[in-house]
Amino acid sequence: MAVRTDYDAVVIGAGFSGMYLLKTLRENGLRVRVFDRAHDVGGTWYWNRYPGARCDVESLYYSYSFSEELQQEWRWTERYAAQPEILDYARHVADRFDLRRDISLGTEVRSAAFDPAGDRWLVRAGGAEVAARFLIAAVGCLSTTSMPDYPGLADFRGEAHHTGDWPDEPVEFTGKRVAVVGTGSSGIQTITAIAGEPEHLTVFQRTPNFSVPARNRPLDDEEQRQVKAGYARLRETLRRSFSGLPTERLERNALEVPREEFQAALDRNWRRGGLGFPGVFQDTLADPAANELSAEYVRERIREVVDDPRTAELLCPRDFPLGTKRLCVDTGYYEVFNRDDVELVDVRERPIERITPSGIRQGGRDFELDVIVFATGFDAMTGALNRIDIRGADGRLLREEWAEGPRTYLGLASAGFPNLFLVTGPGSPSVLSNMMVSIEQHVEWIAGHLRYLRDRGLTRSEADAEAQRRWDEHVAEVASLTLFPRAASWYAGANVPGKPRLFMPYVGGVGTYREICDAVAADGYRGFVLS
Ligand code: FAD
Ligand code: N01
Repeated sequence: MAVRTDYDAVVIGAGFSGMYLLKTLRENGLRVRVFDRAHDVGGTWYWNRYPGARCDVESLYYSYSFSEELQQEWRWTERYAAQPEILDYARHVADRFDLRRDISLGTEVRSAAFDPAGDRWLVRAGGAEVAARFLIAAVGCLSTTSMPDYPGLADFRGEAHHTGDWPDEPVEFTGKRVAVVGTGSSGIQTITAIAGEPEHLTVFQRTPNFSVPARNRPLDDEEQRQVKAGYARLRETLRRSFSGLPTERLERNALEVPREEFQAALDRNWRRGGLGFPGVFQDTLADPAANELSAEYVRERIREVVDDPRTAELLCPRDFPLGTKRLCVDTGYYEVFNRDDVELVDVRERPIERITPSGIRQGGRDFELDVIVFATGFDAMTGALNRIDIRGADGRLLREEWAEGPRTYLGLASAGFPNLFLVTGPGSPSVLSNMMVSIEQHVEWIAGHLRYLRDRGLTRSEADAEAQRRWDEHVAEVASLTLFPRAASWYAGANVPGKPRLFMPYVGGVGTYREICDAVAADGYRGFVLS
């Protein structure tokens, strides 16, 4: 097929990353084309329309900071906005900055090959092939769903949906027999939202998760006014912080403070609600004994809420340290299990055997069902990239290069794949942070790098293999100083059968990471081979 058009950059994905890339690169004078297989912008917030879907980072901070006008004019209705409102926000951004004219929706990128003769990428998107100097993957860390390979699924006569690929039209639960498989953030939000609607709700749980109260509430004008008055300074603090979240971090060890002080700090954060809980004491994510103190605090709260002691114990997480799998944030999750029409089924010892035409068979029992919700997560961080045939300078496939796990320099680039950049890729703080902070930092860094190349008449940038090896080593070393690798988490690829086990995100913190990236840039993009 003939090459149709030459672009300076092709961006894959029109979520928050892709949209900000388009805006920034366009302002720098580049010709950009964005492709997304979705039929609207918004990425995560387009696909995850399941009941109860909302953010777990407060909306006043889980939002773009690049435009003072935008952040002042947009009004969030709740502390944690629900999915429709976040999708509206994404659409508003697309319209306000006139982004849509350069975005091709409903267009999947299936392959991309680097052409060393022209220092450009040839990208197959939809039915066309386009060429671009730079290829930027803004494909999302949680955009490729993971479905267990249950026998019989195709024969199920009821409705079955994955939370990450939810239909447009509302799914009816009222009076039906419903199952939810999976108790991560998506499962917990779905279960809490729909409880009471079905005639009977069965929750299939393999591993209980830690969930803390969100304390969601409407946002009044005065609170918004106050935050917005200090937005610029606040956003800068988040950029320099550990996780990009406005949370309390005591420079103290849980094991060293008096018990009353420990209890008071956790009580305070429990009342405040939200994700800050594991970061209050600095040893919680590093010392098993310290972690156990906070973990037991959460278990006590579960036992207080759940009436039936056996159910309460089943819901108490014990398999991994608190905070080493993404903490869940809920509004009344544990209370659901006091309802007569809700049943918790433990599938750890006796997994789901098969899907039958009329439901689920597990532990020798047949569950008759009308609707099954699969809240079984994602092929995270590498799934979307590995689905594309990305061929580098010598024709090698990225997914083969990453067969033992992803290899990157700064999470931004991979040796052998010139002029390819990744947004919130493995090896960067990414999913361990407020993603908006990390997205903006990556987009601005990439835009700065492309400016640097253009100003010097350079056409090629490639991560140096040795710099990449050192960075990967550093990422692994920092992770090994924490408790994170002790969890069989999606951070480490443990949720997808056959996926290599490697702790993917960078645990060094967004502030430190930003300093490293800025220093690399200031040093003439040290670790990149430019020509
Ligand atoms: P995405 O939003 O995932 O967008 C990537 C886009 O790329 C998708 O639209 C996809 O269709 C497209 N794409 C991928 N491959 C291709 C291809 N081959 N061809 C064409 N298009 C392709 N993070 C937080 O910090 N706070 C939160 O509160 C939070 N809540 C979340 C709630 C849910 C339910 C989920 C699943 C994730 C949440 N996250 C949260 C993480 C969230 O993914 C990021 O915050 C952010 O939205 C990611 O934006 P993105 O543009 O990088 O990726
Ligand atoms: O996915 P998950 P998710 N049989 O992987 C279970 C973000 N997010 O979509 O733990 C039985 O966390 C699996 O069990 P186990 C956030 O970053 C944010 O819920 O592997 N069960 C687990 O319980 C989050 O971390 C929000 O033993 C099976 C569940 O399915 C990330 O997205 C909301 C199974 C999957 O949990 C992913 O969350 C939603 C099987 N064969 C998502 N296979 C907010 O609140 C899997 N499971 C902002």
